[in-house]
Amino acid sequence: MPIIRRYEKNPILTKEDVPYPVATVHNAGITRYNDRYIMIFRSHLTSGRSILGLAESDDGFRFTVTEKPFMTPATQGIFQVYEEYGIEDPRITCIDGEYLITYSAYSRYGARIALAKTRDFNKIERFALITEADYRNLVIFPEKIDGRYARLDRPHSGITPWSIWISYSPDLKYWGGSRLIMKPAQYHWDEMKIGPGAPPIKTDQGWLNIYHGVFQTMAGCVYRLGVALHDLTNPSIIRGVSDGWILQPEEEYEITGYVPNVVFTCGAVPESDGTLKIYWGAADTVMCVGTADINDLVDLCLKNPRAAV
Ligand code: BMA
Repeated sequence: MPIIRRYEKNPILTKEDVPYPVATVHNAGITRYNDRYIMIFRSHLTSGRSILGLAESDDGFRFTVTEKPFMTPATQGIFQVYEEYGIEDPRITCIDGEYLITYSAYSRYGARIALAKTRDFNKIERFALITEADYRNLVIFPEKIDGRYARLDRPHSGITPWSIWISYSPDLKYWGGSRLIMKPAQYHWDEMKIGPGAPPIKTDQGWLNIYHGVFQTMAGCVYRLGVALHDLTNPSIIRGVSDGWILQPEEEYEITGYVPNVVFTCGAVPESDGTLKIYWGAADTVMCVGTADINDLVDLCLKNPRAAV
């Protein structure tokens, strides 16, 4: 049995489900809100730039998209400057009834991460730009750790390309204590790039970090998903990283599309029965969901792990 069981009616959301014109529906953040599932998804416009839409569901499988986009690039202030080329790949974390939405802000100055807050998915406050350029894939832990907010992200530099770092903040605005905690593994399925995917999921054994890994082939890059387990009280310590991937592009809708051979996650929802619903964008074109047992994911990290750095 595969570790992630694909929902039989995948894809669960496509551009045909969106009541305004878009070219794709993918890379969605997901959360529970008032016993419903809220998905904030990325769509390319025909300009090639991206906006964010919102879809709701009772069961986590069948989603309905709202009439209007959820967020489009800002039209004033500092956010306008840095969102000029579009907004991408949202992640959602709930802390104390407040939903934190992190997303990539693209502009002529590069890609950096912005943080917006909402309590009702109606009124949205753009709070701060929380990285400089050349950062992507920022996820915030759903609890403070030792009194501070914690995040994983993925800066890029020539010496340590596309690795995962951890940082802390007293107020969500100013971040520090940064250190590299996980690198791509040489001659391995995730040897070119890695990046945090879903905001970390708390388990008895540690924080599960479902991440993406990239391998370059003669026919282009392949994006797959893997899993790592971070220590509960000190998440800069990685207890184990699964040696094998947990999901790779295999279905038609993952192999062909706007960007072929991509599965890319921005969110997962733990359920009370010990399963996890994992959501992924397929081929940068449609949204999919699958289910895994949380204990199986933890076991993969602890048995036969690969080195983290
Ligand atoms: C990454 C990001 C993702 C995208 C992926 C595959 O660099 O742009 O948003 O899903 O490439 O194209």
